[in-house]
Amino acid sequence: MMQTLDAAPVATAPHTAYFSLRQPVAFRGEGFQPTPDEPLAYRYYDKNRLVLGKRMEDQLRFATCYWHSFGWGGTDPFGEPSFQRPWHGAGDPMAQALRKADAAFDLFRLIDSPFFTFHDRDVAPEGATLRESNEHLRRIEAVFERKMDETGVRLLWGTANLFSNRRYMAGAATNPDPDVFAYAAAQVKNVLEMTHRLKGHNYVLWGGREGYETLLNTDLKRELAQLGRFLNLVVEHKHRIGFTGQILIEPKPAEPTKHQYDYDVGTVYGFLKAHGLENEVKVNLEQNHALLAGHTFEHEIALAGALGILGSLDMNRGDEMLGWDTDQFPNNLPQVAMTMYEVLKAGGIGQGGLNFDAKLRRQSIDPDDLVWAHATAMDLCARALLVAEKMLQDGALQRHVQARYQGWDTERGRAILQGERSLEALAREVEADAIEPQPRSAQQERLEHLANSYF
Ligand code: XLS
Ligand code: NI
Ligand code: NI
Repeated sequence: MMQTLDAAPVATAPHTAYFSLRQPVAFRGEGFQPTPDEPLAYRYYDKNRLVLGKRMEDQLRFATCYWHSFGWGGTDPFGEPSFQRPWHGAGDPMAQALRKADAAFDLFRLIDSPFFTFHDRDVAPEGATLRESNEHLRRIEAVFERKMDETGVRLLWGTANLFSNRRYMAGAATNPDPDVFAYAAAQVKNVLEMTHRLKGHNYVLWGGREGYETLLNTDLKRELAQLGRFLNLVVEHKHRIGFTGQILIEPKPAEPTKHQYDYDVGTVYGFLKAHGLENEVKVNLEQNHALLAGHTFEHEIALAGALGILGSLDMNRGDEMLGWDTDQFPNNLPQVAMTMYEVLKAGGIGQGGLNFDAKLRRQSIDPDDLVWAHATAMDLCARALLVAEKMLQDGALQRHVQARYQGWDTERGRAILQGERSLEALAREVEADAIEPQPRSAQQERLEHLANSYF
């Protein structure tokens, strides 16, 4: 829908202003040879190709995130912003936000990103009061509406930033001060409604400050109860306004706090159960968050799939050598192929998608680096999807797993699981039938050989 808006003139800056690429990255197939006119193309991301009965674009549902690509300036704990984008720095903050939106939608167009994701504070400047902040957001929302309409780019998820402002230093929902809880609730209400109006497919809650630094000053029991109440309020409001997107929690064990309550999939599931929300809330999983929790990404996906709470993925990876959230673009085929294999086994990504919550390296200071980073990552994920498709269609891995558990299809196996055998009955059977289990090889190396053959 077109909106009239007192937009600064910069909102209509020509789309070639920020990136040197003229034409969107196109699919050219495996044999693509770069030329000066077309340095970059998709070799695997053929969005209309059918993969297991679905268009590739619909299997992958790529999203570009606003915060790292357009908000973040290239700082690190020791360094100042290195990027110095045209929309960063001095100037009227609202005009800068409009310029940022131009750059963002220009990148979406150039890489053919079907979705995007944002926090409220990425897209519009925070005002002196919440009311003023919400007014700023409302103006950007109108710009988004128009741009989404023009480009067909959709919103994968929205989220509220409940961690940057100092008011949240001791947590949002888990803050010792109920005024902070109230403020966070008001902020989430606003972004949830905005996400709803923009037809977002999901709403994410990442509890970066929902944790503690030391138990010396923390009432853990209270904080967990507060977090449960908060999540219930969000779910209640979702139903009140008729939002049909999924509510997702993004687990992460630590960073920025020493311990975060949404530690990993297992912990989040227990928490959801305790608060009666296991059918209302799913998870948004991130590769490096899994590693930081001592798991592989595949583990977290498989567990979420088994529990019925797989929601969406943040595809950015960590670094084997660094123990913090480096948010790098994925670039390892076997790793991503195993990820996609688990996603497909869990029935696909559904209403979620593959979001690049990923940062350029701090020395990649050209806006064009954003194009290369996203297109390369998207092409890698597409290639990984094709590998995973092969793994599934070939079926050898799954046949092995099935054979490994076939004992459970016997009369005894079924009876045990259906609760028809007590310990006493089993003890009697072992004696009467002279049961003597025969160990069998799990054949890990042979399966690794097989898995390698797909990559
Ligand atoms: C931080 C998280 C964050 C969420 C959105 O580590 O990954 O970026 O995805 O708040
Ligand atoms: Ni993260
Ligand atoms: Ni994330």
